[in-house]
Amino acid sequence: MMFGKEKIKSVKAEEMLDSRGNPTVAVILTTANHQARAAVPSGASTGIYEAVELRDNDPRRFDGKGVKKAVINVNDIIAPALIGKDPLDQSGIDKLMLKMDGTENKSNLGANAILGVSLAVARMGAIVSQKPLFKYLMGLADIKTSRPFPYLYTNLINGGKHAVTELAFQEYHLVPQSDNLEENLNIIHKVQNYLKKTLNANIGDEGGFVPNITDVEEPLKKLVEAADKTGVTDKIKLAMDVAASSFYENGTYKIAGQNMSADDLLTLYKKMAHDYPILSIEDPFGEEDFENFAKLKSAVASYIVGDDLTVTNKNRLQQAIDKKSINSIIIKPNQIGSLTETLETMKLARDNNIECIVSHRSGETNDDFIADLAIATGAFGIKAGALQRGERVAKYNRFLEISKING
Ligand code: 2PG
Ligand code: MG
Repeated sequence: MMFGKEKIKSVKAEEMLDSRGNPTVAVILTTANHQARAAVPSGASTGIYEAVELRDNDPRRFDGKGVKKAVINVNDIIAPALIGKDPLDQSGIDKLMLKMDGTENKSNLGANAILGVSLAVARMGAIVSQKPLFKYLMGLADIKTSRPFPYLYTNLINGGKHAVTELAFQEYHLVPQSDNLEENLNIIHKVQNYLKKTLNANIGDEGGFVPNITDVEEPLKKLVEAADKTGVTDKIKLAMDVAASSFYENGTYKIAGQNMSADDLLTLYKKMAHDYPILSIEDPFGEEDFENFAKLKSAVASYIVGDDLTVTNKNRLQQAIDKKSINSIIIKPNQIGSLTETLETMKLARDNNIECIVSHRSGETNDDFIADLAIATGAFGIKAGALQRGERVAKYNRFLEISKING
């Protein structure tokens, strides 16, 4: 690899707040002439196989959610090892951090500590290369692209762990189908405004509405009605993130006060896929259930997406490939904890014709790294929430910026 002249001069982490007001890690990295910054997001419906997000568990601060330990790990352990290193050596730096951590799941230094540094290094790499971040990221991995611009999965109705209602399914997305970014945003804007007027509901963690609905099919009806009334029916599809692990207990799925079996759910999804224009269904079953994912994939035309199942982890993805469980995967850098591993998982997915949907977390900051990542890798889709709440809108605004750079 070509080494640059600029070397890392300092790496400093600090606590900042995410969109739920919980502390998270921000990292500021400098060279002699430049400064780069990155912030780490945080999930609510986290998969049990995700890399470890280090929390202080000190009840006196932020209900135990402080991240001072992770901050100290960056400042006292990672930073000294990185001084003098070349920020263009992304994989060398990431591998060094993995080695220093020494665990499978990053429980030692914390995935939040490692990822913060990893993303800040990439930003610095882009700055010293004098390239926009997405162009710089293109050079870091050889990933088979799916689309010039990802499908916008806009989560307009929030349930599950992102809402205070009893709606079991977590996310109901509108996915506009135009190839034009502005037209897609315009479609979302129309539908969102219609729902705003008709649902009279609060806003959930990802900017979508939180209507008082318990029937899991009802939000699909609301979206179809909204699309119809705003005249965009033939320009949209729908998608769901069921996040089924969050209501799975002792062998049954608890939905609207009822106990459902995996077979019951399978039947329900088949009906939904038949009755609605459903582009994809994410985490339709629990995070261990590779078999039922596979059954559903062969039964419907919708994409079947792994998230808690695969947790952006190459080994979990390989299992899903072997068992033919999915044809699409959610990509969240903080599930695995470094940019290099994120890109490796994306490459494995694309080499097996699995579509990548880059995703935010329900706890976000204004950091818009994922927008550049989705463009750089030619991802199939991106989940960035609704066109409400600043930390969600930040990602769409970055797309607008990129579309101008790209011309
Ligand atoms: C998901 C995510 C993002 P969370 O399940 O896909 O939408 O939610 O960040 O809470 O895990
Ligand atoms: Mg999910």
